Amino acid sequence: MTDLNQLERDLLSQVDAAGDEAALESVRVSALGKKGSVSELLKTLGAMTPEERKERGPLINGLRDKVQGAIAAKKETLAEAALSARLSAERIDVTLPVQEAPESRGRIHPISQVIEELTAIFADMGFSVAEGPDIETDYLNFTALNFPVGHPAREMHDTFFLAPDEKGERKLLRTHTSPVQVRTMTSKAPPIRVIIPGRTYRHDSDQTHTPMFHQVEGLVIDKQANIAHLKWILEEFCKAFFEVDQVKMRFRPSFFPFTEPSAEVDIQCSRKGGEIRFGEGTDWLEILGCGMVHPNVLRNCGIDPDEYQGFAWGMGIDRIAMLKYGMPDLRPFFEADVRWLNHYGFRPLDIPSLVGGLTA
Ligand code: 2NL
Repeated sequence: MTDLNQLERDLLSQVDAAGDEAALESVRVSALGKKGSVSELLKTLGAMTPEERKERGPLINGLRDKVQGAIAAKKETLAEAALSARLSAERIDVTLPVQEAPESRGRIHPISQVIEELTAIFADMGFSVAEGPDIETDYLNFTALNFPVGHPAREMHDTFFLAPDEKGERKLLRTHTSPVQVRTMTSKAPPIRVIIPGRTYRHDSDQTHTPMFHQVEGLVIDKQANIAHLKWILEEFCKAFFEVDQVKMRFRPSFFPFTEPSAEVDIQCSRKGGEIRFGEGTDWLEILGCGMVHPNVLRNCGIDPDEYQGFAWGMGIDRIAMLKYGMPDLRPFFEADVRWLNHYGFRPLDIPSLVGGLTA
């Protein structure tokens, strides 16, 4: 007959000696598993006489309970030891800078952000956005827009011309976004309300000019569209874009081949302390050109100037981006320097909206 006391001493010392949870588990299996030493003893109870069982039953069950209790206690001790070992091995340096997630580390270029802002503002006033190709015909870039033959803007100096094609036609890089307005007027029936942001090209490069730059133009064609509407739209635009409650504007007579009358628009600002602020001050800053669409342009686009009239405006996106976000130099816009982008760029989810605020 098995010596229960001996078995108990053996098992308890094995439990005590187990150094980790795996060793403890193998002790448990060897004692209490299906074929374990204690389980085998329990199985012998069935074949005993009632008297034997009365005597051995409590002893064997007592052994099982003791071994079970010892294993449970040891398990807890081992778990505590494992936890405190992990806690002393793992360290977090809470003084390290927070790492941004990869998807939030990218930056939106200020030009893209400003185009989104313009779109949000004009979409709110019922405008849609139109786009067109960078390579244009001489007709759409100049002739349709009432540029007389021999006009200085057509000269090689300003315009990038492509080599003549097989038909002898000399295409060019558009010098303004206006050809898209011509395309819009010839393909859609009035009333028209569009803005056209996009790349434009001129043979010009110095501190304030790059050969590629960005322009946004707006166009409204309707039976009654007039200068009062134009002034209201531009004023609402300036207030929304520069995020001020009021802005003073000055319309100076000017000349463009495609508008009559034409004006250049200044907004009042203060330049105290080297910082430009709108809605206050005594200085003036030119921000755009505008006018009533010339009847010749309407006619060239198949619109009867006796039935419809309209107004248009154009401004440099790079320039208004620099003004709004205090960027002193134009050239880094196109240098793809990630340090500059990290400083002046926008977070991908800072999407401009009039509801959420243009600039978060
Ligand atoms: C400026 C001035 C301007 C327009 C652009 C336009 C387009 C068509 C017809 C009439 Cl199709 N006008 N655009 C009108 C006035 C001024 O731009 O200083 N831009 C940077």
